[in-house]
Amino acid sequence: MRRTISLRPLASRLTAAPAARVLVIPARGYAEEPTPFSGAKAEDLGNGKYRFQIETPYAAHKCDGPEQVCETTKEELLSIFKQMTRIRRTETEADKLYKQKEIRGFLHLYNGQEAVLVGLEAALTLEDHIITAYRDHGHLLTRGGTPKQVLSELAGRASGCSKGKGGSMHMYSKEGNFYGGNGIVGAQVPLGAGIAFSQKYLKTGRVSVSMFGDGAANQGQLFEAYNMAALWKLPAIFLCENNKYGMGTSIERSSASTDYYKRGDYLPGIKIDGMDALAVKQGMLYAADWARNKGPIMVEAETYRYGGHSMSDPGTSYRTREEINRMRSTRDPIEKIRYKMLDNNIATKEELKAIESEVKAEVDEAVKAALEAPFLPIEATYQHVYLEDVPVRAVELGKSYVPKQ
Ligand SMILES: Cc1ncc(C[n+]2csc(CCOP(=O)(O)OP(=O)(O)O)c2C)c(N)n1
Ligand SMILES: [Mg+2]
Repeated sequence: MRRTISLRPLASRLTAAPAARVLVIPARGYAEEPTPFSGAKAEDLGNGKYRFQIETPYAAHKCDGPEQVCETTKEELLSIFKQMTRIRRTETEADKLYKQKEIRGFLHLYNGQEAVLVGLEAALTLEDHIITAYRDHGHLLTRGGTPKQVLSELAGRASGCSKGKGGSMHMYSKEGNFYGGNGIVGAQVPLGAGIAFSQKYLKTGRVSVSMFGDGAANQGQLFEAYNMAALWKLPAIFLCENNKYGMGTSIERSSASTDYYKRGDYLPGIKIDGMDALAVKQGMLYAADWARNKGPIMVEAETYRYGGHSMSDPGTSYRTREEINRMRSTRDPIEKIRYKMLDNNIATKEELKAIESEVKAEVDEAVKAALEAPFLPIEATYQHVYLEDVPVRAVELGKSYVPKQ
């Protein structure tokens, strides 16, 4: 029997979509008409310098909060754009490799949250210290690592930053003062306070940034860390990435107060637009100055994760597709910085396209290199477990690993 399919229900559903203006930007193109990202006006200060008004007002708790403007340069804007594009592209390739079963185990992607990390890096130097949870691939990239090191690590290869032994949750760079990549929710925060203690003890003048999610924000160990950091006036920034969900639980369901920037109680706090890299930069300049001179401070960066919690979560059972599409098409951090440059004639479409092509080539090469790289030999499983190479006992005594003297 021949069946005819009526398009009417689909069409009426589409027209019944929320009134919010959703303009889909092609992946690597530019909309010719004004977009939700347009409109940020820069003041040209001469000598390649610009001053932008920060569109979303900062909120502040027990402090004045940052100025509503951010000074920048063309060079910095291009660098922010490139770094965010590099993170996004690396994550996109990781997603594909996971689906091809080249990456196994856990994989948590950072898509949507790039402005938090890249904005904070614009306010700090690599001499400052950062520690985060398991959504950590981008951090290796901003801390001097390469897409090859990230993708190799994810694919379990010896060319990975942790020799393929750590995987997604254990990116790490000693030279980059990046302390991981921590799988236990919240555990990085007391460690970050310890790093801040070492900076004070050694009088380095550097700060420690502990990044954690809204899902970690209610844990007791965080409050113990705040207390000690406050008593000792440590140069600690406690940065909550509020991406609205902890796994499948929305912030309204998990937190009696969703004002994460106030959750340090006696600690000052600021809330910043985590989808705008310049807003993050200005906020983090303020926070770093406070931490260096007065002690700990809380920062809440309001952001959004586009994908599911991890690869096993499609991410659409506890939130609507409309919500995700609206965030992508009206708040995307890469588009935001792109239009800041285009609207103010700071860079041309061609310059930005050239950066995107350069990043694509680098990441494509990294995928190839990662898949061609060797795995570690099986004996390496027993190494780097203890400080010294000690015998490791297997279930069957005869199969124990005895290091060669
Ligand atoms: C101590 C501990 N409890 C539970 C888990 C399981 N778990 C992994 S991620 C996660 C949610 C954390 O959400 P959030 O802090 O908001 O970070 P996001 O994933 O949004 O970046 C949970 C409960 C864990 N890894 N560690
Ligand atoms: Mg979260």
